[in-house]
Amino acid sequence: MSNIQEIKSYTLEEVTALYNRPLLDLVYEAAGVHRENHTANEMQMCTLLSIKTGGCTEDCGYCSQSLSNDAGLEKEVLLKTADVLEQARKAKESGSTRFCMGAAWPKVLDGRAFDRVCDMVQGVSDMGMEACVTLGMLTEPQAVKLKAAGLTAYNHNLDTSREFYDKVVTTRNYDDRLDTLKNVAKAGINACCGGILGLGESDEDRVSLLYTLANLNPQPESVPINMLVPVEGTPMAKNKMLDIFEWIRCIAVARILIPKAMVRLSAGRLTISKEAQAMAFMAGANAIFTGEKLLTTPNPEKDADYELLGELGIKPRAPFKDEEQEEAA
Ligand code: SAM
Ligand code: DTB
Ligand code: SF4
Repeated sequence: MSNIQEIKSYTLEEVTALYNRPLLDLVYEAAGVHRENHTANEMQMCTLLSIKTGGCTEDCGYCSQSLSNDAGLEKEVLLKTADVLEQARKAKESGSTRFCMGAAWPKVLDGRAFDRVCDMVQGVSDMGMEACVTLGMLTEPQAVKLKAAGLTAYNHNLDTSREFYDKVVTTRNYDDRLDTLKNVAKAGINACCGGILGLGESDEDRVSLLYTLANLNPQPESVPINMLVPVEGTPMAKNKMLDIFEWIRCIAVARILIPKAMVRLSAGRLTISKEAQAMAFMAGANAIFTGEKLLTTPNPEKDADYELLGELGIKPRAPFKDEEQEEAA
């Protein structure tokens, strides 16, 4: 059973030097690493669902769901299992192989709501889809319960650098995040762990985030790269969009440093051109969220995504592909 620790196999100097290489050299190298470790021209299609929206007591500056922000969201109770499984079935029908459920909870509390989430995980897993949840902080026994229900991965992002973290959220700290990642690893669950770009962080902060992600042991199975979706009513509503080449640079560095991971283009694709997305795929991104909504904000329509993949000759990836390959070996 794995026990996540930060074993420094990359130095900050190495990651800084990599990050500062000419962009096209980076993309070229990342494309090679991608093709050595994954099937080229293949994309994992995933669907997100907010199973419990709004009313969160954390004060994340980017988030529409925080009680500290005024994004005008209606607070909702936890969805019913049958309704969630109906959405999962629809997602599967439309080609998604991974279903990710998010709750606006600061942390998991034991009780009926958590039991219901375990039932949802079980149901999604029984459908033959990969099941992922993101529920905030988690203890080891809770992680064990989710594992028993069939969870594939737990999403828990570091979001930014340790140095910049308190400019983004003050109600928890970086070590709280790392503790949950340790509990997830101890239960033998894959971590889906990445960050958000465009929060107002510096190049050094992006390097520091990538350095921490790459030194997690085990490395994350999936690295979501979110571009900030500026939400009216949050302190980051007026943030300037990050230069798109910085986004591609981060994707390429993540691919090189975390070669086996699925590099997942998460929030922000709606405002990113198809040419930039194609360059991100070249730089090693191999998973996207499809469907008109992320958790609370809009996402490109499924048809637009399939059209783009079709134009590029990219095919959707089968579910549990890595595990099948391991079993066959
Ligand atoms: N409450 C849980 C937590 O924070 O871990 C799970 C839900 S939270 C909404 C999941 C992730 O969505 C966050 O860690 C953050 O990376 C991303 N996210 C939230 N709002 C975003 C926004 N406006 N733009 C980009 N990414 C965002
Ligand atoms: C992740 O890193 N990005 C997804 C998923 N994990 C849960 C969430 C993106 C949320 C974007 C803002 C929203 O729709 O509320
Ligand atoms: Fe709550 Fe998660 Fe939003 Fe932070 S990101 S306010 S923890 S829902």
